[in-house]
Formats: sequence, C-alpha cells, structure tokens
Amino acid sequence: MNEPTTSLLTRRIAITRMAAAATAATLPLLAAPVQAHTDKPHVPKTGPVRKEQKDWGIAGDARSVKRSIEVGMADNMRFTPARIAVRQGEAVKFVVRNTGKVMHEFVIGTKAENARHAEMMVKFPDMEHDEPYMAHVPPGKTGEIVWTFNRAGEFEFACLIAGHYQGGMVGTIMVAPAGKA
Ligand SMILES: [Cu+2]
Repeated sequence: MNEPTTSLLTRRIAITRMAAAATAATLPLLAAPVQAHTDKPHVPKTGPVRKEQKDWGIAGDARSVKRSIEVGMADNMRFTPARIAVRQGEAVKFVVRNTGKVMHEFVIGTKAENARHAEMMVKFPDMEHDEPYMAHVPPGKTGEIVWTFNRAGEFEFACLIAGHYQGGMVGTIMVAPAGKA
C-alpha cells in the first residue's frame, strides 16, 4: 500500500522541478538581480522639471526641440542605435522604446557617473530614482525625455538596472563643440 505515497512524492518532485524551471526561465542571462525594478512604480515627476546643470547637459524645453531621436531597448541588453551624435547646444527629444519583456531604462550621463550609479543599483536594486536625464520604460512602452547638450564631449547613455549595465547595455553620445562644421 505504498503506491499513493510514492506517486505523491513523485508529483511533489515534479512540481518542484517545474517551479525551478519557471524560475530559471524568467531569469535573464545574467545572475544579477535583474527583476528588481520591474513592478515598482518610480517616483512620479511632480512639478516643473529641475533644470540643474550637469556635466553632460541640462534638462531641455519641449518647445525648443528641433530634433527627435528614437532609441530601441531590447532584452539582449542592447540599444539601437548604440551611437548618437549631436551638436553642442542642441535640444534633443529622445523617444525611447522598450521592445523587450523586462523593464529597461535610458539614463544619460558621463561614463564615470553612470558607472557609479550602476554600482549603487546593484547594491540597492529597489532604489527609486528619477531625474530629467532618465526614462524608465516598462515592456512594450515608450518613454520620452528632452535634454539639451550644452557641453561638448563624449557621454554615455545606459540602462542602470542591475545586471543590464554590466551586460553591456550602454551607448555613446558624441557632442560636437558648437561652431565647428
Ligand atoms: Cu535594461
């Protein structure tokens, strides 16, 4: 009469295996806590956008935008395009489309600033952050930011979600000095 016990045990093992498989399937390629950002709403943008001068520019005015750049973000941890060239003084509207199945974000900064921030995101994956130079975009959605590149140089845009930055989700923005052809 140990037949029922055996089949129950077998079923339990099967269920455990299924659960493990389901967990594995939702885990992206990287072992980092990538899920962290997904279902938490970020701090909503309240009031006027803070116009604070950063090394990589300043928040832009939607009215002064003459150029709009579409950027795709995918679960293979890549941006399309991965290189963007602008001119100093240019106000750009970024239309950031998440074509993947997990949350992604588009954060403009210096290489150093993004690296520092990405490290924080690994230590505190639930950290909520929102600034005029970043867009958090849920799967299938599109985000928009307007940024004025009033400093020349080489900058970066990145997805700082834990594991994504480390997986190479980084692009380059070249800001050519004003007055040069
Ligand atoms: Cu991402």
